[in-house]
Amino acid sequence: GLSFALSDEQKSIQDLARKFAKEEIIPVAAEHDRTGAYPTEVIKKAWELGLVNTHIESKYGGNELGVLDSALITEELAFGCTGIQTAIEANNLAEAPLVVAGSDAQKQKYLGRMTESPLMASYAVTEPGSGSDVAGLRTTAVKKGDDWVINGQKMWITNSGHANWFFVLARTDMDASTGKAFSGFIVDADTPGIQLGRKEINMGQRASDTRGVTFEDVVVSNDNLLGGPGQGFKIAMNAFDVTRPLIGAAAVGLARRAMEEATQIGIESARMMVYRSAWLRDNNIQNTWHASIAKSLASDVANKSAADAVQIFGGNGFNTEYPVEKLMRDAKIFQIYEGTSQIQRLIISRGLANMAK
Ligand code: CO8
Ligand code: FAD
Repeated sequence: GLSFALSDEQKSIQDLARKFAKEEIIPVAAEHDRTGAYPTEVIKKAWELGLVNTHIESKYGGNELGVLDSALITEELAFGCTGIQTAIEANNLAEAPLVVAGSDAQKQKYLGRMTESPLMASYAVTEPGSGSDVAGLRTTAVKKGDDWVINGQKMWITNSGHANWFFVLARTDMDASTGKAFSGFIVDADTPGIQLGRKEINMGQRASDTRGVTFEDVVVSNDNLLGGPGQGFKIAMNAFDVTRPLIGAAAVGLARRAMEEATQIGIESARMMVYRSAWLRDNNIQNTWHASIAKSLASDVANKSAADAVQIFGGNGFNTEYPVEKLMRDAKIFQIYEGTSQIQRLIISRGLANMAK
């Protein structure tokens, strides 16, 4: 039956990540926040310890951890700095479409290389004119012989300045319904026609790298099409079922940090929703509804906790000499990326309507 006890293995993963956050992330977090420098060295060390790319199957060199195991790591890394943790986590997001829909050859080639050296990857779905409404995206991929030609513009792509490859969602059928109109591609970052924008200067999580990416006549082999033509939207959404619990876990980590810096505030309920949504996924039970609850609840808790921590510190809370103002700036993005809080509530309300049927 359901058990809330962590196994010895889970406890040791958690301890490892906790120690890593304390010794390697916290000492450099303020400096990365100040300069916006990408935390390459920290990521390399985390990679060496197996704290990056956690869900890659062992046959491709990975640790094959479940969503719940990954959530334990994420919470600890986020406790250290959610900017650095987001850079690490974006790899899991980029890899998720391959984990759920990649062929053996695709996984061998693209997931295998992530376990051989500390590379980064990006999930490129959002565009300047379409964020919440994924189905409104305008990037196209057109079949030409054995290849596809991609044209379009992506925006807010985490890790893109350092990515070795991208997961790209593009429209491949102008007439089909949403569930069949898009396809997902793995695109090598050095393919001609890819142009990176400047690193965006964001309010928080400043160690993370976010940019626009333009694709102009980018030729991709049919070998790099994920699933079949038209399956991309569902693959992209299915990836969120894995990663939204992890965003929730990151928000819990930030809330816990705020609590430890300032006061005792309730974060247990958010963590329970994270664990439940992760556990459902690990047990092959549909978790879309729970993942949205975990993500939105934990994001709200993180924002309230961080704001309360600033308040409790008074004037010092507003000053960069203390860590809580950074927590407040870092927390805001949890209510925006991987589906805004409004979009999570939309998914939750659709779930409720379905249950009432
Ligand atoms: N799994 C599988 N299939 C799904 C899922 C799912 N979870 N959800 C929907 N589908 C299917 C539906 O069943 C439907 O299938 P069919 O056509 O056969 O009936 C089809 O997909 C279309 O679904 P909808 O009708 O629900 O489509 P809508 O157009 O109404 O859109 C949403 C649904 C929920 C509004 C969707 O567009 C959405 O989730 N929007 C939010 C976008 C988002 O979250 N973007 C995040 C981008 S990535 C990001 O921000 C990264 C952050 C930083 C990374 C670093 C840390 C990890
Ligand atoms: P909009 O969709 O224009 O939303 C604006 C406002 O309208 C929001 O408050 C929203 O909740 C509300 N709204 C929109 N639609 C509805 C609705 N139907 N009902 C109620 N309210 C609604 N994307 C990627 O693909 N890959 C990444 O790696 C990535 N990383 C990111 C990193 C950062 C730092 C940021 C800022 C964004 C990142 N994103 C990434 C994009 C992110 O997922 C989008 O910003 C987010 O989904 C919101 O889309 P938008 O910015 O276009 O806002």
